[in-house]
Amino acid sequence: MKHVRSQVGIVGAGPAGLMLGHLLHLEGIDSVVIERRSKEHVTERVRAGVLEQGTTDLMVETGVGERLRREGMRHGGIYLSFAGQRRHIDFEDLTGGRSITVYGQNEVVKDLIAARRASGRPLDFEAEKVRVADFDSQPRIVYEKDGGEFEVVCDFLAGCDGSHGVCRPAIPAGCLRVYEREYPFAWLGILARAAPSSDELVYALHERGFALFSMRSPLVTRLYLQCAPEEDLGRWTEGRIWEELIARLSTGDGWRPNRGAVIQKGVTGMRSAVVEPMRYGRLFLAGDAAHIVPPTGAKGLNLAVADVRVLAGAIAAYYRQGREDLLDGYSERCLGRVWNAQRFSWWMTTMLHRAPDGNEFDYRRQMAELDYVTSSRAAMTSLAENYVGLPMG
Ligand code: RFL
Ligand code: PHB
Repeated sequence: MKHVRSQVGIVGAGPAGLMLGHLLHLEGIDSVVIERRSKEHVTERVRAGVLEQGTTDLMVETGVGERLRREGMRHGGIYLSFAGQRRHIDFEDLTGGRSITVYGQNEVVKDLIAARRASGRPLDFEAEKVRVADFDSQPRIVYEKDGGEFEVVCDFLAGCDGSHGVCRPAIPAGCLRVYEREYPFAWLGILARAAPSSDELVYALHERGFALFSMRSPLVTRLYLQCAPEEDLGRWTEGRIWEELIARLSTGDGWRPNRGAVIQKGVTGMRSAVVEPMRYGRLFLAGDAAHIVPPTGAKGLNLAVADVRVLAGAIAAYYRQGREDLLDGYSERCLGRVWNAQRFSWWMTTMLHRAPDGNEFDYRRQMAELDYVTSSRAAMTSLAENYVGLPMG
């Protein structure tokens, strides 16, 4: 077995693990990042697209925002669509100039991998049989690669391995509390080779269900439809997908999404979950490993980045000043933001989706809520400040 020593062992090369490695590197702290998938898989999978102002600022301030600044699409607001109308929420006006940036999560990951390579610090893809142990003393990651066995011994372990990782399940049962909620619907998402016909996102409640218009570039549109959690993708031909998208998204002012070839499609389940505390001994959980939000609030990637920003600061204070108080406060500090994001994501989700067991009363109430949220300045401000992201603190 080959042994490696590092200050921090990071499991998972998603946004959480890669950003943590990057922030630690800037503090002069060494880390090893271990990922079970290939580099191609990690950089090609289609996921989130909305970066909060604070996430964009962090990328720019830490030197990984150059392409984001060039290619990211800055949006000063969103539209909410219901009853055949599209109503605008002006984030910049409501939040004193804050905005969001649309830039694919896979692009964020590519930029962070490039920074990692430039730093010369280790990042190992295609690791097999990854295991973690000894959180009370000297934590270890053990894995196999190319027929060899490897062990990373470290001071701290960061479980950044998403919702299906190995770190959280390695914590003894009874030492964590898990709060969960499932939703009775899912999203069918597509990427289409079509120029976006709106320069901002459109979230729509229609009597046939929710739909979302988003984008990835001036030539690629990203769209989602509410569907059943067990939806059979095979039954969704291109023709049927477009018919449904156009029915749900078109508004009385003549607006509708442009059609184009479907270049990717998939179904995403919707779940809310929080693990408390986000720490066990010297193992710290971050990002989706610790919490899942339904995608309607566009918060998952941003929460992952906010967690590791706090964690990197706490680890740096430990090495620089011998302080343990920030490590001790990590979980509580993150959970405040996490629960607010849960509240916001749940609210956006329930306002905009049709529950299968809901009735006409619920639908009318939802439309009344959308009417209020798009006409009261106080309500619009609340939506806007949560969507662009509360200050990182
Ligand atoms: P990730 O990105 O899942 O990364 C975890 C990494 O760990 C690896 N891994 C392991 N590595 C080694 N050993 C093991 N045993 C391992 N097990 C797992 C995995 O291969 C992976 O590379 O988690 P991270 O870094 O916490 O980042 C979280 C975000 O990915 C997630 O919250 C967002 O994608 C959620 N999300 C959205 N978030 C937003 O902020 N804005 C959005 O607009 C948004 N839209 C979305 C979304 C997620 C979606 N899907 C598909 C779940 C839209 C969709 C459709
Ligand atoms: C996306 O562009 O993928 C996207 C945008 C907004 C969301 C979720 C996903 O709320």
